Amino acid sequence: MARTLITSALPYINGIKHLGNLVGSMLPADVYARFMRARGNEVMFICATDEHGTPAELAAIAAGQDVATYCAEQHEIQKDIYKRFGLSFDHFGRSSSQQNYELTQHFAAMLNANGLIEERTIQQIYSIDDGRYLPDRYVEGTCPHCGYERARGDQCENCTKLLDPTDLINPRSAVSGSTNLEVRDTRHLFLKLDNPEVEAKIQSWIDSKEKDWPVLVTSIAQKWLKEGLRDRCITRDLAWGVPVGRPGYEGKVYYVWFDAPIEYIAATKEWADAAPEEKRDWKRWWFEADDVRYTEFMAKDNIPFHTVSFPATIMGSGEAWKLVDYIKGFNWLTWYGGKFSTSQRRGIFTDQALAEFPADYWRYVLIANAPETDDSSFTLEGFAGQVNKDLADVLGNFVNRTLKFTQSKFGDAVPAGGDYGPAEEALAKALDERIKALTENLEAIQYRKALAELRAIWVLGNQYLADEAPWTALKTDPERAAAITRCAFSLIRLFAILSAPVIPTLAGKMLAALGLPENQPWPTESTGDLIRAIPAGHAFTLPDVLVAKIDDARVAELTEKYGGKA
Ligand code: B3M
Ligand code: ZN
Repeated sequence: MARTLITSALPYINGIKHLGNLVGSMLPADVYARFMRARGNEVMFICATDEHGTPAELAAIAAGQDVATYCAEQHEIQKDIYKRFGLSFDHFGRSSSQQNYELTQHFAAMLNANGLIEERTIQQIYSIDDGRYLPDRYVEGTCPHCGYERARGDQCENCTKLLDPTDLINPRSAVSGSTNLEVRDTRHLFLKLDNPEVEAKIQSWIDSKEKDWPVLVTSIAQKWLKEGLRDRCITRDLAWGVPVGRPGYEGKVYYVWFDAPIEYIAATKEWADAAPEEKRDWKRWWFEADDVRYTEFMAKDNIPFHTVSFPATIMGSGEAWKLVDYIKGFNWLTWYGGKFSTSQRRGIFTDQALAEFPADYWRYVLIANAPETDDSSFTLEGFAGQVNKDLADVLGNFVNRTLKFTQSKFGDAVPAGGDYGPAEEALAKALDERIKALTENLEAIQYRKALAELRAIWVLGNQYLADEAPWTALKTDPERAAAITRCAFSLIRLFAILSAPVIPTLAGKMLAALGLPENQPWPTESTGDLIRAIPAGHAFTLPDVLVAKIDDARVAELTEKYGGKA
C-alpha cells in the first residue's frame, strides 16, 4: 500500500483563524488526505498549533494571561473548530510539546556537529522601559524597503521582505509603544546558509523540482536563491520557546521558525506517544522513508521557510530525515478584493463561519475558489450563489427529487423491473470522462479544475433525470420508470463517493440515506457497473432537506454583520 504523508502549515496560536487561513493550508490538505485515503493509500495527516515566538507572547499579554495558559486554551479552541470543519488530522499537535523540544534540540546538535551553526555576538534592541530585549515582532517601525510604517521586526507584511528589528526606521516597542530603546550586544546562534555547499545543495534540489512543482513555489524559492542565502539567527532573547540549553544561553530559546517545521515530525511522535498500547511507529514516516510520498500545503508567505530554511536543517543534519516531495502553495483569499481584518470587522473567522452555516457549504465554496494561480476574492454574494446553484439546485435537488419520487411512487425500496438503454449508455460514457478528469485533477491537487468536474458530474445526473423524466415514463411505461429510478440511486451513491473529499458530511448523509457506511473507496470499477451499484429491493430513507438555500435577506444580514464591499 502506498504511503502518503501530508502536512498543513501550522496555524499560529494567537487567536482564531479566518477563512483565508483555512483555505491556504488546512482545508486543501484535508481534501487531499481524504482523497488519498479513499484511493487506498495509507495516510498520515499532521498539523499542530505553532505556539512559540513573539505572536504567541504578545497575544498572551493582550489577553492578560501567562503564555502557557494562553496557548493551552487557544489550542483546544482551534482544535475544536477544525474538528467541526471536518479536518481529518491523524494528529493535531502542539509545537510546545516535549517531543518538539527534544527533536529541535537534536537537530540543533546535529547541525552544530556538522559545523553549520556559528555563535556570534549581535546587536539587539533592548527596551529600557519594558526591561527586556525586543526581538522580531516586539519592535514595530518603518520598513526600509517600502516605507510601510507599521512593519514588524521580523517581516514587512506590506512588501513581504524579511527584516531584522535593527533594520526598522523609527523603531518602537510593540508592548508599550516606548521609543526609549537602545542597542545592546548579545550572543546568538546562526544557521550558516551563506555557504557555497549548502546553497549548491538547495539549488540543485529546487532545480530538480522545477518541472513538477507549482510555479508559485519554485519561483519564490529561486528568487531567494538568486538573492543569495543569508546566515539566519536561530535563537532569541525570550523565555517562551525551546530552550537553547548551552552555557551562557540562559533566557534564550530557539527562533519559532526553527522549531515550527520540526514540529511536523515531532507531532507525528506525539501521535505515537498518545497510544503506547498500539505501538505506533512514527519514525517510519520520517526516517529512511524513501517509499513515503510527502506533500506540504501552505500559503505563499511560508514558502521560503519550506523551500530553503527547513530543507537546510534536514540536509544539514546529515541524517536520513524525509525531505518534502511536493509543495502545494496558495495565493491569498481576499475579502471583496481587500484584506481580511479583525479590527475593521471585515471578513469571517472560522468559528463565526460554523455558527452561520454547515461546514460543507464553506468547504465547497472555498475549495471551488481556491487561490491556486492567483489571489481569489471571497464575497458573500458569491458564496450564497454557489451554495444555492451548485449544492442546493444541482446536488441537493437531485438527491431529494430522486428519493421523494421513489418513495411516493414505489415505496421504501429501490424498484425492480425494466432495463437500461441508450440513455444510460450515454450517461456512463459521459461520466467515464468526467470521473477520469476529476481523479486526475485531485491527484494533481488542481482544485478549481477538480471542482468544475465534480459539478459537471452532478449536472449530468440532473440532466439525466430531466431528460428521462421517470414521472412521465411512469404513466406509459412503469418498467422503464423503475430502471431510471434505479440508475438515479446508483448515481446518488456515486456522487457521494466522488464528493466526499470536499463535502464529507453531505456525502455521509447521502450514503446514510441509502443505508451505506461512510468512507467508501474511490471508484475503480467501470462506470457501466457504477450505475448498477444499487440493486432492486435496496432499502432507503428520506433525509431532511440536504442543502438549504441562502436568500437575499440572509446575505444582507451577513453583509451588515461582517462587512461587505469596502
Ligand atoms: N505559523 C505561519 C503561518 O501560519 C506559521 C506556519 C508555520 S509552518 C511550520 O502563516
Ligand atoms: Zn516593506
